Amino acid sequence: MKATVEIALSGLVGLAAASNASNASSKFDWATITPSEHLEYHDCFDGFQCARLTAPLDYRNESDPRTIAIAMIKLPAAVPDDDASFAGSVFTNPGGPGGSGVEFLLRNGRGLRDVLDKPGRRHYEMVSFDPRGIGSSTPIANCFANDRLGRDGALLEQRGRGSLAKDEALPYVLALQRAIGQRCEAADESGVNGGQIMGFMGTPNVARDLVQMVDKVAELRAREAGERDDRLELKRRSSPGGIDDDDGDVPRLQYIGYSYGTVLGNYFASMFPGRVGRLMLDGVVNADDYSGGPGWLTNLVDTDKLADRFFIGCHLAGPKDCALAREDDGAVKERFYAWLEKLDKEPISAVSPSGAVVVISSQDIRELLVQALYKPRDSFRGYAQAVDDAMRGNSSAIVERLFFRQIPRLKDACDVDGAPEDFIREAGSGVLCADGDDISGHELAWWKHYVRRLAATSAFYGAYWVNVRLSCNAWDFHFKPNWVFKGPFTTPPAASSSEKPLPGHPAAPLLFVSNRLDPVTPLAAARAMAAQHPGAGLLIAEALGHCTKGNGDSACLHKHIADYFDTGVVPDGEARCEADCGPWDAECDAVGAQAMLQESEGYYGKYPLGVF
Ligand SMILES: *[C@@H]1O[C@H](CO)[C@@H](O)[C@H](O)[C@H]1NC(C)=O
Ligand SMILES: *[C@@H]1O[C@H](CO)[C@@H](O)[C@H](O)[C@H]1NC(C)=O
Ligand SMILES: *[C@@H]1O[C@H](CO)[C@@H](O)[C@H](O)[C@H]1NC(C)=O
Ligand SMILES: CC(=O)N[C@H]1CO[C@H](CO)[C@@H](O)[C@@H]1O
Repeated sequence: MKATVEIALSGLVGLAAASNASNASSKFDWATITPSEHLEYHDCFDGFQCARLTAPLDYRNESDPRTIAIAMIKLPAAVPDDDASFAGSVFTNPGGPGGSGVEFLLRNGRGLRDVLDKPGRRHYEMVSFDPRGIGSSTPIANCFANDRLGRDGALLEQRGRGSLAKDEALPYVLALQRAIGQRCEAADESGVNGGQIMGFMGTPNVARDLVQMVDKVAELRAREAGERDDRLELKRRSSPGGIDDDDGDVPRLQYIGYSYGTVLGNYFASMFPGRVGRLMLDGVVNADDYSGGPGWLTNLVDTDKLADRFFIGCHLAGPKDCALAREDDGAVKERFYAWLEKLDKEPISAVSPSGAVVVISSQDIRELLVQALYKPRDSFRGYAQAVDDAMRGNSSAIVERLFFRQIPRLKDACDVDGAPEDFIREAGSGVLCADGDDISGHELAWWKHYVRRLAATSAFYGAYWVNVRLSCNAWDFHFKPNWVFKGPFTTPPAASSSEKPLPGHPAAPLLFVSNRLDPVTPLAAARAMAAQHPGAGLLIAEALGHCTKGNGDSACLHKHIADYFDTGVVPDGEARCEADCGPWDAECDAVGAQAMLQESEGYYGKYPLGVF
């Protein structure tokens, strides 16, 4: 699948969805499925199955009768459920917060299943879902229902204020966020989105939804097994997740989370340790920093280092592979920064092919570089070419890139066909503002201090990262989260007696996975989180980029992952795998990675500001 890039970062855009994934989903009308309390799959897309599962809006309030419908999607296993090698469901979350698991599975399900399966021995079905309030789940968190133009206008207005590193931009942008917050409150109360949701989107709710889904998957399987009258066959199997066997164990989750999905996995494990079957977290967020204090302070510790690797790598790759390199001059970085300084004094004026007027600032060039740092193998060459062109006076490639994410396509804002929006940034706010400490109503001085702290972590990108938390400035009023969890982010040791996991304990230790250098989820966070879970292993890919998937692929990495899901064994401490391909390798076939890469191409376009 070839997709155009159209992502807006709104938190940790890990591996969230892409543009023509939207036409993928528009090919299926979720309204044709009636939400049900018991899991009922229907054929959808091509070779997938979809369901809408009802769940309580507020698990914490039994007298609240309201429900939500979670959009679920499944890629069936390569073998039937009653095959001896069937190994249960593996759930995934692509990140965000705010990313759509449905879109993710459509793009990546097959590639992921290929990594996990051990032909003839273990075959998994892949499952994902749009978290409550997001994507095709209902109600939806949308402050600008039927008014995309309203949101785009606000985005443009904010963009026009420039970098938050400039003190004068902050008061205006904070006020803009407050106005958006008022609009969110009105939208949530009006019923235009199918009911209230924004106060019920915090990650504890989503973790509890996962328990619900795992139980319903097990219930469905038991029902189908009963129909097959095949209990003996079922008992023979030893799936660590899913099956409520006669061994009396509860259904357990097998899970892969990317980026924000590692937050969800960490919440799940810490809140429901007895429900952990296998848990792999790739591109790890520090959940303590995410959930407490000012928040989001630890993401960028390697970002500047990674940017330097771009410049050094460019020089070493040479002009043939990196347009910014010069045979006689290794000062790629110096020339780049000198040009940014020039842009600060004299931004570039341009007109897009569709006639939109565009001003290109140094901030745009920085944002585009960080975007490239998410996926070096896909992006470094093209980014270097686009910047070199712009330095030489042709900014058309930069303009094109800005329309992937930084500048909304107003042409699309009329919403003529009523197609669902691909990514709604306030959905991400609904999650991350509920999970973090309440920072609403802070004074300007607090925000200035926050900007300075982030800028001290990453001179390159810190001021921009402030945007992730900025929406929480206006997340007060009635959106007090219904359920908050502040840790500790830990689990009892994995334990079993005679092959059977002990109640209340994970069935296996957690597996953390990280690249050596990641622009938004640094290795230090993976180490810190792994240290809090007894027996956890850490797998490091010697690679650059956000999440190992699509960046650090190798037979070594994939074997560790497949073995973990098979046996539950993690590396003792840390293990390392060399990546098959580096960011500048022109022709390189990473094992099994090519298909996955192509499928996830474009995944980073759409998210206005986040981790993913
Ligand atoms: C989106 O639609 C176009 C044309 O209708 C098609 O060529 C393309 O393959 C579709 N993309 C996806 C991801 O389904
Ligand atoms: C629980 O739900 C009921 C019914 O919707 C509502 O009246 C009550 O205020 C809720 N309680 C809390 C603590 O939110
Ligand atoms: C500018 O660059 C684009 C590629 O991004 C190219 O197609 C176009 O021809 C260039 N324009 C000029 C005037 O060189
Ligand atoms: C690259 C690509 O396939 N783009 C398509 C995305 O979807 C729109 C609407 O269906 C098409 O017009 C584009 O051609």
